Amino acid sequence: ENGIDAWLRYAALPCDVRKSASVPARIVALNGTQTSPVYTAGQELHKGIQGILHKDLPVTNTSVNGSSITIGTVNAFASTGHVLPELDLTGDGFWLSIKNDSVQIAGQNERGALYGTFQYLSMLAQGNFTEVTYESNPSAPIRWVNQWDNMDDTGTHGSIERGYAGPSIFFAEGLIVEDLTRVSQYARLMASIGLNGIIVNNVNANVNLLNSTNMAGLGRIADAMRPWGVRMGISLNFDSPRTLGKLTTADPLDQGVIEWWDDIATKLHGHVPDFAGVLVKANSESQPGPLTYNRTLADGANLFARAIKPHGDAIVMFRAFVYDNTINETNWKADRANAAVDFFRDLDGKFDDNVIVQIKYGPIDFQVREPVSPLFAHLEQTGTVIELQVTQEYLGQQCHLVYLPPLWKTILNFDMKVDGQPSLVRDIVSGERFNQKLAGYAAVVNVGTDKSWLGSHLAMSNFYAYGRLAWNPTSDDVAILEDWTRLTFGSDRTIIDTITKMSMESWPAHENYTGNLGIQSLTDITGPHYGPKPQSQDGNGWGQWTRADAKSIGMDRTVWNGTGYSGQYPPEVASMFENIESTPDDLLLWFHHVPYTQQLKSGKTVIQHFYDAHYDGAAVAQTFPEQWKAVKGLVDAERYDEVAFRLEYQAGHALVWRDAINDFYFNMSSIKDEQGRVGNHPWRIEAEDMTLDGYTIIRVDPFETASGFH
Ligand code: BDP
Repeated sequence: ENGIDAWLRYAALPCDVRKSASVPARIVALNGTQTSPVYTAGQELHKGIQGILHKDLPVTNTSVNGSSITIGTVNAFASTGHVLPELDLTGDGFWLSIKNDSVQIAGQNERGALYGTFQYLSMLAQGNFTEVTYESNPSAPIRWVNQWDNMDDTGTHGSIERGYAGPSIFFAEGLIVEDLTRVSQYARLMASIGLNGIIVNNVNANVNLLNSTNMAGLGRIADAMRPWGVRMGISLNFDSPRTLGKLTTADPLDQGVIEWWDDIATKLHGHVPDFAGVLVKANSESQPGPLTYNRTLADGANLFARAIKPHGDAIVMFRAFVYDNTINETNWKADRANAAVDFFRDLDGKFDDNVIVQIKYGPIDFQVREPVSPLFAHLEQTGTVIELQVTQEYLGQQCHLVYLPPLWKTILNFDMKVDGQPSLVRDIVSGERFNQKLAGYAAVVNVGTDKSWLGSHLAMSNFYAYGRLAWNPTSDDVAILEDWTRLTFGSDRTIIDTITKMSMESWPAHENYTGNLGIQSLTDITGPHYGPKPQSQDGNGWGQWTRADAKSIGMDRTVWNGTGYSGQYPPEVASMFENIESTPDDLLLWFHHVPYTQQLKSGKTVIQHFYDAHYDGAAVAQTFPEQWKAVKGLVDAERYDEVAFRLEYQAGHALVWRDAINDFYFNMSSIKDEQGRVGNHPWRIEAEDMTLDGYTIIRVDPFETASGFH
């Protein structure tokens, strides 16, 4: 197996289970239009039951009496005389009733009916034939994927920013690809976990997406995804009126600019009548934006909001990831973490009602651990979506197993205590806490043409879990993982236990060997964000600073003595982070600058904790290849070998991480490891000790990452 069907393999259940299983005699999908999600649901159910149970059920589009699985919207049920109980469904919600020889799947809309069908299929595929009756509503209306796919109009082939699974499934050589088979397969995966929208191009957007050929191409993408209930949107480049439209300005208040965008919106709507919306990265990392024209970020967002307003319910997703990547570390008070709140705090209430602000989960950038972005506490009159990352940009780029839901849950379950009231982040992004109509989730996924979608079979649990958590953020991360494992690799208990154990150990281990105590991912910040490079954290314009020197380490972000960042939280949370005593150890160096000899709550010093944690984390990674061996012969050889290869690599790379970071801070602090391990690696096999073919020697920086440490 190559992974192309991900968790939708519909593998046959064992013969005895198949024989005793009973399902109704036919499928009734109450919509015969081939592009409708209800029609799709009927076809998918047919395919699934054929695979899982080897039964070939007839599919019809008209209601019948007797044994059947009926799929439709609540309205379609009503108009065909089916009596449903009183339901309390919200947008995209569904009702699922499995009783004897009658299964009823009723969606609040067509999409909901499709989601209910996937839910039923997921039960069947896991050999679960229990009778159930329940309704299920998504936590939030917006559950999107962001792809950072480039147009590549210079002849390169579909590159993806921070994508690790081959070229784009959408673009090549400046155009939208002809064959969109993978695009509809992608939409199928998204629909199966309740995701309803996608932005297809990089936030660092190429204006050529708006030329007439590509606008037509966007129409084709939307057509390919529509049967799966997935709506398409695009990222926009703020300067398009100048660069593409040849106007002299892109000033959002200029009449010519306004008309230019109105025209674009009309054309887009012509090609994509159910256009989902636009994503805008402005005035960040050299991208153009309204601040360039002395206008506010709200002026910029509202420009697009007004252009799309006449054409349906599309939205503007405006990114809060606004900061100046040329800030200078010589200014002691400068702190990139402050940027989002500084830029957006005073704009609350100034956005049009079809604008939503997209906020990365932490104030910096998808680090292995960050405190929650304080901006979630400031936008009470503006809808917000949380931005997560499935693509493991800073977390081993899918070469390392890191199961992310435990990280996401520390964020979603965090209580901001706005106005002294319970204010969990998950209740803010569901729209509930501040009573917002528009709210939800977006994750950078970055699948590519590789058959495994993400380049790693195990990384797909993160994609699956993202959809499940966006639907219900209170779902249990182990239960989600077990469902995914059964669907992806089968129900054998050894497989489930092995994958669960490794996955649940993986994020803590990764944090331990890459950057603990809240110091961030000590990776190559100015380069590919891969591998250890602790010294690149300081002295760069990107503001991911550790401020480490010979005696002490950490960013002082307190109000009384530091950059003032901790003061951006509501008072109760602010005072927790303001004081060393009440700051949790795992965020200590995020908020405070302390001597290496500072004692943690555990009683260890900071530096000894560093040493020990790097050893502990790497030791856990060493067990992964061994643990995986338990499933040999229980999963197919192709996927077994591919996973084994990556785990073996991770085990080795974790040692590189361990020794590079430990030796780097040992050299900097001159404080010895109490256990005498650091700087002394008798068991390492260095490249110098091997006979190697086809390698050349290069100098690496810091030298602590090199073989033989020189
Ligand atoms: C960072 C990535 C960069 C993105 C940027 C963003 O390194 O490639 O363009 O975020 O989110 O994580 O805009």
